[in-house]
Amino acid sequence: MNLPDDILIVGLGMTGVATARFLSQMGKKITIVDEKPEQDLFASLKELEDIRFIGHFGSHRREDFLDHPLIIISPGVDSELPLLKEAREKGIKVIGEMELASRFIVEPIIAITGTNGKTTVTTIIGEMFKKAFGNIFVGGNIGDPLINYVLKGAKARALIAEVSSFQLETIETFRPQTSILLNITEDHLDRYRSFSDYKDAKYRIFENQQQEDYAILNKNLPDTDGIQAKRLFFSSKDEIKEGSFYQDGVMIVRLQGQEYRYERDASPLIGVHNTENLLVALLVAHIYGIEKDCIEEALKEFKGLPHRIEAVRRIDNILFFNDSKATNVDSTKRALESVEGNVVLIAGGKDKGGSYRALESQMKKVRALILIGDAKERIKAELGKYSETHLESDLSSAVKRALQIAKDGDVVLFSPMCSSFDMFKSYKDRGNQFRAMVESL
Ligand code: UMA
Repeated sequence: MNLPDDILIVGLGMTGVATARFLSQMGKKITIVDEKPEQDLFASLKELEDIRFIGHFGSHRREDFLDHPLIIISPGVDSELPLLKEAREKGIKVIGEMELASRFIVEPIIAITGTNGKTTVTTIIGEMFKKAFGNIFVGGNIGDPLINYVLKGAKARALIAEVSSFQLETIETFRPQTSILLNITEDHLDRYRSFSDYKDAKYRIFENQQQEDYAILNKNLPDTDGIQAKRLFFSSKDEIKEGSFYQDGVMIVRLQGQEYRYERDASPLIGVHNTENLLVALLVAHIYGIEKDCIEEALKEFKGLPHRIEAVRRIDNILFFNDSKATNVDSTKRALESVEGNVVLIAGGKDKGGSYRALESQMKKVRALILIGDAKERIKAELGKYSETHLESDLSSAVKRALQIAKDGDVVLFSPMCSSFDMFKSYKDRGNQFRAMVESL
């Protein structure tokens, strides 16, 4: 791809840093802007100590956005920002880092999107591929921007990329050889005008695929007609002719006249949502011809990721689970479906504008609701009538309250349904703090 000599990068988080290093290696003149003040960008700036760039920090200035022929934005930057719209109207190209990276990647990309389960599926597929082929890059939204792969000049057998709707907003030519859409439920309504806009962004994962590519979709999903790639489905409920499904304790893959069977118990992961995650990974593994031995080994070894329905500690027969990664209501619903017994649910955080009512069907399991953060009043208004409800000022008092309320055999589940940025640096920081609080009880 021919890049102009003068490029603006918007956002100096992990993506901005990686993009700047790549463009610097290509000898480009780089300007970086970030709405955060310089003192809050200390860590990123330290990583760029050895490269030359112009930086404008603190707030976005109109002249920066209109002064460069190409703008590369980070996923956290809304592609509909008025300044970006104005730039586009002036003929300036605006793309995201994933689009930029994909233009330099010739190896097959397996891209995974969906509201929930992306990171788990990306990781399991990565483990299976590593066992089979050794040299694999696992990255994207999971925490290693694809541009880092290009920067290193690596040559992997394939790239396994977790892809968010934010990253898909700014693609143009991004064409995965295999695109996976796990599920879509309400999320990020603080960024999108409507659920339909969010859904449209997700479906863009298929938009550049051709007939020889694969599109893997949850059988439940609507509107799959416009997809060019070969469509394969997965389902935890229905039998599937070409794809993968679950039946009577067995996960079955059907592909090109062959059938492959795996005991559900072969994996320690619990819950129907994980059955779906595993079905996808098995299907992808067979598309790429991975041997059963490698697949079975990966199934057995993968014990789940931290902060996802992670058992922390048992105190007097009360089991504490850290599910800090649950940043939307569907994720919490899945957690409630997966744990056994009555639940004291600790939830709340930064409100993303969606409804919490999707949890109503699971509220009979909830002995008490303990709420924290910006969203606590809204959650109380929507779900408070279904169980005893307590509002707490912080996570530490919520944890102590949960221990007082929980009875023998109960589960205390920290599954916030919200993002973490009201009180924590990230969901990981939030989960680590929860774990430490439970350990110190
Ligand atoms: N910024 C601006 N102007 C704006 C908005 C943001 O200057 O209008 C600046 C912020 O001040 C900040 C920088 O942009 O300094 C941050 O950019 P970023 O939020 O894109 O952060 P990165 O560190 O680059 O991380 C991003 C993804 N973040 C988001 O999508 C919000 C990471 O996903 C991803 O791992 C990383 O790129 C590598 O690809 C995180 C995430 O929360 C885990 N993703 C969402 C999710 O999974 O639900 C989509």
